[in-house]
Amino acid sequence: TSYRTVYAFAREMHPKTVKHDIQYGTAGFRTKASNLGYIMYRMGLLAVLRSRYKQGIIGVMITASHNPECDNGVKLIDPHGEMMEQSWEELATKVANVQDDELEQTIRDIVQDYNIDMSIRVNILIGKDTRPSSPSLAKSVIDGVLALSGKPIDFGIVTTPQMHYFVKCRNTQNEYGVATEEGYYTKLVSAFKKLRGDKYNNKNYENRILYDGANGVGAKKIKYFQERLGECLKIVLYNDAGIGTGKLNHLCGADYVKSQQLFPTGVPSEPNQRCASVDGDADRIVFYYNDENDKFHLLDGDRIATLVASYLKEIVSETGLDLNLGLVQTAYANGASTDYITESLKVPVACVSTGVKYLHHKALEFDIGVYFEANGHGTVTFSKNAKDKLNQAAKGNILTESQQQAASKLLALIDVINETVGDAIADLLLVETILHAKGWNIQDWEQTYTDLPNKLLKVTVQDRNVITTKDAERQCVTPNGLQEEINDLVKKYKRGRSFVRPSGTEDIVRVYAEASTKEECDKLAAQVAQKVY
Ligand code: NG1
Ligand code: ZN
Repeated sequence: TSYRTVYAFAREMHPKTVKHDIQYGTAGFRTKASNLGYIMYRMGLLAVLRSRYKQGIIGVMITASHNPECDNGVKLIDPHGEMMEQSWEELATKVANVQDDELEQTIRDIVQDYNIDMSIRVNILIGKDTRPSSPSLAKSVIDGVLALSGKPIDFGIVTTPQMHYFVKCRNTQNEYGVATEEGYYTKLVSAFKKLRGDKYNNKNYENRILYDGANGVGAKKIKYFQERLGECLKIVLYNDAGIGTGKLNHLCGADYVKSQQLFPTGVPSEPNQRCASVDGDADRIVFYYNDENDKFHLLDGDRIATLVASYLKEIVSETGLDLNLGLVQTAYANGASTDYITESLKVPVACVSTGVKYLHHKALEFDIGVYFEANGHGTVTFSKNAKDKLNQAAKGNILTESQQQAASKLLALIDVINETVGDAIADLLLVETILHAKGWNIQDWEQTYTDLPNKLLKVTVQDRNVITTKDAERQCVTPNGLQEEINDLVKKYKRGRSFVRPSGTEDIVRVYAEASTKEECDKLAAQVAQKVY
């Protein structure tokens, strides 16, 4: 490896253009696309180091998810298909922020500190969303990979969860699935069709859904599913504007629908019709409908989590197997959902800090771990123990016939799930499968419990990091006295709950509040926000 190339490429093609430091946060690096060229180059370098260190294939995904079209970003994917390990996030930040002439030495230091064998041949998989800036940024990543003699493999335009899937497949010799787009569609669609059988509708369930593609990659990729699903599930696509029209995530998509609590533009309002919106890289999904009075009803990540957990609990008990099932949420989960899970479903709930990596990590502690953020990002993980037991049960004669069938059903269900990360399209197929099995329409699903009114506010402060938290972000440690003030306010409200924390993706503090009525909840949120200023 010629370390010389590292500096030469940096100086000549990818000079550092931003003076202030930028940080590898919960979602990797994310900022204006025009500021990202050198960051991409450097992440290409880092991917090669990480790959040699882990002796496995690493993925690089270029996307800014639900952000506006002019933004972009990058995140690294570890060999198991999970987000890059936290300890390397600091390295990423370091590599991104040193001066051009310090870059070569920084790389040498990492190689030495981590004892990396630089002669190992490595493959780096690169994927990107539909942003107009993505192709040129992908080229910068490729330059970084080449500078350290890695082999870049370009997957073109793909969803974030597709990228996680490819990385996992490649690192497990295709045991998880075939590492191509075709392999991905085939795995999901054949499992879905197997579960649906030839009865496409069931009781209140109708096999038609309106789908908001957010004018992004989720719109492009759903077409491959439409082709393969045919009449089995009628997905009607909206918001599929071309690349570079400026419409990506604009007044539509999962983030807009969830945070504005509004029906998206571009989707026709048909009374009581089930609809879904995905975000700009298709790793999040929310469901919703307008009723006959045109009132909007949202079914977010908490709803998906409870639906999935209740169904999994049912099937696991049908198998008669001893598998522990748990659900992981963050403090943003609606209190009513937590009560429902604990009291009605009797499934244990864990609460962790915001950020998919924390949820995912916690979920792995269970045989079957369901995790969702309220914003619609989530999936289910299955332990090796669970898979082994199910495979045994499905083929052996140890169980009764109905138990054996339940085990086969659960195995097929595992194949509609993208276990590596939240996957909007896989989650859509999972939700449709469960609604079909239960014979439910979206109102039946909604009736399981009533959400508490809730409010999320952004507060701009001088330094958001003066706020530190504990207890999965539900309690403030600093500034002194703030938590007591919040407690005093919360006490005054029926079913009141509120917490504040610095955002990991924006330069703001988030205030969350819920209470028994909308008026009270808005008031509580405003009062807590006042204390933060
Ligand atoms: P921050 O900005 O740290 O609150 C937001 C979301 C997270 C997660 C990340 C990554 C909320 C309240 N927060 O994090 O759930 O999705 O972005 O994109 O929705
Ligand atoms: Zn996303």
